[in-house]
Amino acid sequence: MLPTPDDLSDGKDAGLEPVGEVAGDDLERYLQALIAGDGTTCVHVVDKALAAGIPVPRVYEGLMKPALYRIGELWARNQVSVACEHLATTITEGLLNRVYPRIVHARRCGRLAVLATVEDELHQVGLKMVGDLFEMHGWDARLLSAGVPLDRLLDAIERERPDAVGLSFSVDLHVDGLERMLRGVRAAYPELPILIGGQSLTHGGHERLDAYPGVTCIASLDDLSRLLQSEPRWICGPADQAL
Ligand code: B12
Repeated sequence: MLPTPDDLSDGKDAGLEPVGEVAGDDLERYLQALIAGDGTTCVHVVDKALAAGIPVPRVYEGLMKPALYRIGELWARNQVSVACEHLATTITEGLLNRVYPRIVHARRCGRLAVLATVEDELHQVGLKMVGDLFEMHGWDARLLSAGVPLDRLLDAIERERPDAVGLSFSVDLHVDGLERMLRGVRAAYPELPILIGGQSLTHGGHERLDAYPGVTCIASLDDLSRLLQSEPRWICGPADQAL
């Protein structure tokens, strides 16, 4: 049986404004379409959810993310091909681009986040969602391409002078690269807040990250939203309509 949003989306009770959720049968329809490579149906399901007033972050957390997680499980069990996984990613990235105009008009407050994946890390969909969420909260977000090495990240920080850096970490084996990046950024910028997210954090073993000052681990868009709305140094003025 396919999972429902309740099974799969974490942080459902985010304490945000009253929100809608994607219905279980829409998630099922979306997932089957994603597996079949049927982008048109995926577009319809997303458009329907947005037309029903479901906020963009809920569409990300309650539809796009659980469907990709499910594809990952099926891929790990050899029940879908690598090609299917690639196509599912391409469709999802297309949908993110389609949704983006809804959020791009959000008010800006002059704060900036530089976002990157950990060295050698190619998973970038979650980070794109994170960039969108920052923008919805009035920040500007600069997304570096996936897998940038430390020196390129440091160049970007030097150029952009961000208020925060976000790193995405999906594959457990990339933990050494993550620590290298933390050491490098910390050495050059002792005060710069660093956020780390990505599903490897949910697999334990990240206690070693506690050794790095000024680093906050965030599990989901709901947690990030809470941070951006509740802690004074992260708040960037009133949240906008897409939330
Ligand atoms: C698509 C995909 C790929 C694509 C990625 C393409 C792309 N453009 O991104 C490709 C084909 C490249 C790929 C490759 C590999 N993959 Co892959 N992949 C996936 C898959 C199916 C979906 C990933 C995804 O987009 N998820 C949806 C997003 C929205 O979720 P998310 O990343 O968790 O992000 C959310 C949160 O974590 C958080 N977040 C994420 N980043 C950040 C950052 C910050 C700052 C914050 C605050 C929050 C935050 O916000 C997001 C929204 O909630 C996953 C399955 C899965 N469970 O995700 C496997 C998966 C991640 N891959 C896996 C593996 C093993 C690999 C490979 C090693 C396979 C191989 N043998 O080659 C390679 C590694 C490549 C590399 N060097 O990185 C494993 C990882 C296992 C592990 N624990 O280490 C998974 C879990 C599949 C599985 N079930 O085993 N993969």
